[in-house]
Amino acid sequence: MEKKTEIEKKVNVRDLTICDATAQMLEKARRDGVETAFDRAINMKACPIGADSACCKHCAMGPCRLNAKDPYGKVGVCGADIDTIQARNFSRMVASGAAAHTDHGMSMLDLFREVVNGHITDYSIKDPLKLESVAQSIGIETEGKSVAEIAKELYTELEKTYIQIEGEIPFMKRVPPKTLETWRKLGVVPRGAMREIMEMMHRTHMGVDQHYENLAQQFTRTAISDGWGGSMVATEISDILFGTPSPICVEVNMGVLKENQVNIIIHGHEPNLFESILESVNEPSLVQAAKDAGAAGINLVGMCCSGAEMLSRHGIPHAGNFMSTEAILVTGAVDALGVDVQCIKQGLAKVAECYGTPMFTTNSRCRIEGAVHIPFDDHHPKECTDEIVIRAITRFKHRTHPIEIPNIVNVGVHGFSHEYINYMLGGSFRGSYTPLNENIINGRIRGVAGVVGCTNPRVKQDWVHVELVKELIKNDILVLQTGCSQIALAKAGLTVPEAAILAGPGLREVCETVGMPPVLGMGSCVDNSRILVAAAEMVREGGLGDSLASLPVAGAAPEWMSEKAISIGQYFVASGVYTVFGVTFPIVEHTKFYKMMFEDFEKQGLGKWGFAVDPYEMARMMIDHIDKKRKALGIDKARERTLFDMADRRSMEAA
Ligand code: SF4
Ligand code: MSK
Repeated sequence: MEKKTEIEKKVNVRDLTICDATAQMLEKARRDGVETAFDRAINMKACPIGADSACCKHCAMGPCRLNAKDPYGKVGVCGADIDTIQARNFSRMVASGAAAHTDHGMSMLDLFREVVNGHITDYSIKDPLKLESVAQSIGIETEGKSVAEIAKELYTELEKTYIQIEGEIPFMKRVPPKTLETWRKLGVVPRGAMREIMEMMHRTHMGVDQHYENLAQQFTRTAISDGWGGSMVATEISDILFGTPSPICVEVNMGVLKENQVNIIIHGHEPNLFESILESVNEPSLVQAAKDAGAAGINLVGMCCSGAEMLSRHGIPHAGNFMSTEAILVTGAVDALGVDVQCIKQGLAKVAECYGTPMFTTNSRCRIEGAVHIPFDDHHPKECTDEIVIRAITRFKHRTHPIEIPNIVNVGVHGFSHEYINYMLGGSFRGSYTPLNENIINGRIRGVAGVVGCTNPRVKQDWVHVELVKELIKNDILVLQTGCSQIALAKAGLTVPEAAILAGPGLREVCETVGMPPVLGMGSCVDNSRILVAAAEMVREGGLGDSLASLPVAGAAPEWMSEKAISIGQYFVASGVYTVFGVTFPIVEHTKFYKMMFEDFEKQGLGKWGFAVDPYEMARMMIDHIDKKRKALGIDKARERTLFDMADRRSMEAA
């Protein structure tokens, strides 16, 4: 048998990623004998039965494995058929993903409550205008009330998003009436996220819900409680407490590390840790301590989604997305890695150990063997973050590992909140989505696509994101982005206004008039709720139909990996969006469940799922769908899809 390292050596790192910095570090890791998730993905063949979602281990009469090639040829010991098994598995992915976003949102709301009650003083309300507008959007009267009074009322209302047991969650008031009517008819309006997730878990227990359509109703309701509930609360409260993003020029890629400075990376999803460490690194006594240790300063850098959030909100440099988190430790230049929750690979602890980088967990929900735990408490946050900085300075002083930092930095513009898009397009006196809708109606902009989600070592890192987005903008489709996808495009240089040169003539004209990039970064994966609010604004503005499902829009998560992505996909589908996933999809073709997901949802007035691995095929599917919606709206001018030829691709690569 070939040794594992021999197999790895045969795979060129250039086939694993298009990120030059990550490739350089993967080469170094191989020289250093250090393993990363890329290597483990090569050595771990994905289970084909699991990939098809054709297995069930919900009870001890199993696990039961069905055959995807003959899906109706066999049932589980209890009699569960392929549709039940797939639907239950999918339901649990939605429940887990929704729980992750919702628990994050609830943490933000806990913080908000303690700030409002005066029990926490290290944070405050930074954006009272946003506070007022969120309150008004759910029917709270703000006239003549103080900031504190509005905040208290808002807290009481938003708490219902989680704990309400009957009725409709507050942000249903933001949903266009026609869409809400469809949801009410289908029985998918969430009561409260805790209730929906709990019921979802109950219904997927052995011997409870065994009709795939009934399970789909509940996983749709659960997903909506995430997108229009837990996630939306997380974004809105974070804006109120820490400020609403507006465009800012930021550096991205591993070259943001500085050899002569104390480098601290924060990776995860919750902004409170990052906001606090931002204070700590500017603390004069700690800056002096770093200088006393021989450093030129303290360099705070973000990764993954809390990085994307801080990049959008404060212009903090970003070092890379999910599949670069191990690779960056290989630089030897990271003096501390602080993490909170979600997308934190356990493998980070081992790589950190190999390069003498102290790794710190901070959240009681996420402990990792081998990492030091320093508890983070919103009531005295700097106790944790000052300690991380102190330990980073100590590591800097005693650096023993050789340092190699890829000399690559990309500059881009990020921080397009839906409020800013409103202002940018309409101007400060007539801020509105009218110009966007007009440009869609007149055909300069063919439609809007949300391209979001993770990176995954089962496909070449960043490649599917970048190729898909290039294809979309070339066809006059404005692209909105969040999460790790946004970082992929930033590294590819598409988040600058000059990238409009790669867009089709209509989109290019709009971008050049406004001075905006054709690719608008909106924040972290929880900030996908910003895209929902923008879509609701487009409907409200008029001229593009009366429901979210009538808009010429589409979504994609081309390199997804997490259960959160599945929940996001399902809430976009529920919101009327055609949503295409790449890599793999946990479902068996030629089954009733497949037909419901890929065809029948749309007939009910929702969106539908799509799947493609190839980015050009993915783009074709999304563009065809957008054209179908344009035709239904009567705004379809004869226009051909622009296909890239090799000359186009070469000119783009040169750009
Ligand atoms: Fe098998 Fe049914 Fe038990 Fe699932 S619930 S493991 S299909 S017996
Ligand atoms: S971090 S969920 S890899 S976007 Fe939000 Fe990135 Fe996906 Fe995690």
